[in-house]
Amino acid sequence: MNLVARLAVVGLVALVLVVAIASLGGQTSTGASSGVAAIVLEDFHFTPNRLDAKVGVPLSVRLTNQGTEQHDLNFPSLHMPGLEGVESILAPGETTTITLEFDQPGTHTFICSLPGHAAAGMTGAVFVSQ
Ligand SMILES: [Cu+2]
Repeated sequence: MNLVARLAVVGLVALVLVVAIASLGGQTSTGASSGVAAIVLEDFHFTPNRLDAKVGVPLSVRLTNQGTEQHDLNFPSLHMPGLEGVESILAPGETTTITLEFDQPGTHTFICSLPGHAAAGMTGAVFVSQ
């Protein structure tokens, strides 16, 4: 009886440890703020067209143009010191990586600045939190 009770306690401790380790693993592997993202540019949309970022934390974004026309990713209203004018015009099939770093929280919209593309649906936003 006593031995069985002891085994049960040991089993409970082991279970608690497993749960604790599992939750630790979950915390380190969520990757929500890993600082790397990817956007595919097509005719005429961004996939995904929503990104999350944190103020002051550089976010690398890999851009790939899978469309048949040139595209770019352009922030009409920039809050990125030293990155004014960042826009990457990509030819079909081209890939490049840009780094974004925002100094203000909020919703920062981006567009494809080629004529008519934003109106056709090439828009998106980065949600920047503190
Ligand atoms: Cu475009």
